[in-house]
Amino acid sequence: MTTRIAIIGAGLMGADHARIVAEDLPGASLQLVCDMDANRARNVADAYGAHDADANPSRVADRPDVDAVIIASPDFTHAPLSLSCIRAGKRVLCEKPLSQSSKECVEIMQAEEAAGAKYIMLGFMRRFDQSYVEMKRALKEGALGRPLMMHNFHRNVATPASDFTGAMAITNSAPHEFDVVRHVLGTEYATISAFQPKRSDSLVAPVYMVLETVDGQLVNIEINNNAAYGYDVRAELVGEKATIAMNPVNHTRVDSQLGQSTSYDADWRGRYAEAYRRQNRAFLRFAETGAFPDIASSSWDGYCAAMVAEAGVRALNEGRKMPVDMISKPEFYA
Ligand code: ISE
Repeated sequence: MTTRIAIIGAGLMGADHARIVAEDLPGASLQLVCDMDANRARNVADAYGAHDADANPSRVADRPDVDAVIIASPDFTHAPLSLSCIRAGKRVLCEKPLSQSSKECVEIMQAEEAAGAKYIMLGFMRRFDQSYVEMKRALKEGALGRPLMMHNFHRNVATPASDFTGAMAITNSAPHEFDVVRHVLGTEYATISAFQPKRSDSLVAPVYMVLETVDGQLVNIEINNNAAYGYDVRAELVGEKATIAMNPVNHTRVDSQLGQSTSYDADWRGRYAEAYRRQNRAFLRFAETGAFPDIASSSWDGYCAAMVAEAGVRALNEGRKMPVDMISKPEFYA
């Protein structure tokens, strides 16, 4: 049986999901592409052979010809659309963040619990990236000894909008690190501090965060959304016995004029192509069976990322270390 998937949002990520569903997801078909901009929906639908296109996102969850939904519309629509899918009993792959408000994340958790099943898988695709998979495995197998620190660098060429702020670096870009680091370490955060150096121009400066975990580890995260030179993510996990670091992902290098060079992608889609594929395959299995994939992020993980981001924004605005005060993990997500 084929799972008919609808995609809400036909921007950069929506189009990428449409491509994966149409070309790389055996067992799924691209049923619908929906975007408030009818032309954009139609263009992506045509590019990947979707059965239909629509301009009204609020109609998608209840369509009888849709079995599962991928939400890739603007951040503020994620929570209401997720809730409508839970009500309609449809499984969702929701792009991060689940919501920028931890309160809304709680509402989603409550809706899942009331429905008696998990419906939302969150698009924190880095959990499926081979580098982080190997870090988690090395830690589990004892190769590193006790983990002490994790260093993280996350650089984009330029901000997506000219009014992008340091706070947005924390709520929009950093959640990837917030999530994948707590996933790799298997712990939660206790505190967060956030700083910004001064740039010589009016562009938003990098945000540098230091987090303490409840198990006494230190995590630093640099988010530089105006790095200029390329899309670049690095990470190193330092243990008492050994360290494990992510290698740059390059398929080729150029040797020329007494030198050697490799190149950077302009954005994340190439770097994480395999992670997106694995993630979407896991989502398809989830939609088919209802069994939530162990490795994936749930609504609880979305809540945790939102809580850390909220504390991070306060730490940046107030210039001091903030506690990360989370509710206890509901039994339902244990
Ligand atoms: C962006 O917001 C994303 O969501 C991408 O997944 C990430 O890789 C990128 O660096 C972020 O800025």
